[in-house]
Amino acid sequence: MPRALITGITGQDGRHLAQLLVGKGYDVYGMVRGQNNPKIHILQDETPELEIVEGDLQDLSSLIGVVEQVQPDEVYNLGAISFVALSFRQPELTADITGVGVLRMLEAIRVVGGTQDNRIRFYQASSSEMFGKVRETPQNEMTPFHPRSPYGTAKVFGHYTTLNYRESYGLHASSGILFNHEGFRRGLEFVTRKVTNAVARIKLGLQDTLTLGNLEASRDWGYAGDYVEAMWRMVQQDEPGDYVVATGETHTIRDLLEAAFQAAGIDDWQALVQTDPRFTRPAEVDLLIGDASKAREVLGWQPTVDFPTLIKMMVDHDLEVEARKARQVQ
Ligand code: GDR
Repeated sequence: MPRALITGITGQDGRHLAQLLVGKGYDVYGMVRGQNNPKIHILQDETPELEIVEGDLQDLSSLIGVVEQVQPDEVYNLGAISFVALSFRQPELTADITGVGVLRMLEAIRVVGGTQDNRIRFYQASSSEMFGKVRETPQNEMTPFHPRSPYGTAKVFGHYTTLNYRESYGLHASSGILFNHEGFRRGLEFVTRKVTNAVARIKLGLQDTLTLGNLEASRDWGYAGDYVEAMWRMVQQDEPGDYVVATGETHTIRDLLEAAFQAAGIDDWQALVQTDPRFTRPAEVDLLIGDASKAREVLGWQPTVDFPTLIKMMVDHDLEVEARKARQVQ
């Protein structure tokens, strides 16, 4: 059985990827920092086959230990400080985990797997945030980067470090430049889930209004379940590479609001939404739209869930979860 090691296992993508790989017959190991992580029980309920191992992207020795212990065929580095707004408040921590953490994982693979004929394949979760103040639209693998946040600059470091290990040591190291991808496992701090959860609570009479930041920003939103399939396909190629993964469609936060309220059957929503500068960022990425032609042609990948379906799926899920929670309180 092939063996895979996933960092960032407690995040949305880690959870989707673990299920995908278990379904494909892999032995899957998920790395967490400290055994007391409160999300471990969710992982064990969701994917009982998953093995938990302890390691820390801030500590090279622990990563060498994990790679030695697991002896993986494939390493998926999804671990990061991934909330862009937080990266402005903790830029140094973000640079260390999201940026230098990639270098540490690659070093661990180089040390354990050896420089000659290293068989460990590596996937780096790069991000459309690297495009930032976009130089061209849509963005593809050749579009220059102009990151607009400490998170974005850290991801650029991780991306180029991946390329360097590929070119310097011949590692099979690929980088997926993933545009926003969402779903019912998305954290409540991210805008799609914040909106779908609030809309569900408003519909159920549990909340009156919703407060957001910049409503004009535009994102290319796909479904996380589709995007982890693209990660796996990259790693299966004979040659490593960089791939943009996106839907090629962009929507504003206003479009997101419209879709979410519509999914809950609320037509007149303008007065239910407020804005507060607390939720705006020191610098913003205004317009992201990806060109995933290479992923389509080389990987045979394409998204299967469109924007209205994605938002409806999330609203329906949140209606169910919030109604259940409300019943338990009564
Ligand atoms: P993003 O995701 O920064 O694109 O990064 P997020 O959902 O946080 O923001 C998207 C856009 O929505 C605007 N916005 C708000 N965002 C949040 N979170 N809360 C609000 O109240 C709000 N109001 C408006 C933001 O300003 C922004 O323009 C995500 C992360 O998953 C990254 O880790 C990943 O790399 C990229 O997607 C691709």
